[in-house]
Amino acid sequence: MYLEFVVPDMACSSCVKSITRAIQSFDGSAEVQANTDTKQVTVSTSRARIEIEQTIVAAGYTVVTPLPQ
Ligand SMILES: [Cu+2]
Repeated sequence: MYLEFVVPDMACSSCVKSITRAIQSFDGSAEVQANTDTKQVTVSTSRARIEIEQTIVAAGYTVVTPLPQ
């Protein structure tokens, strides 16, 4: 399943690396796509949304729930 997160304080490619590494150390099969312009992080994972969100927060970032499209 694909999960979408908005991470407003993800500013540069080093933030992307930190977030990607944190998620992949939690779920080794996760695929992470992140865009520092839109602040969107898309995660392909079988884990629960709250677990991925907590992983991003534990890495030191803020997660905002995206508005329904
Ligand atoms: Cu950064």
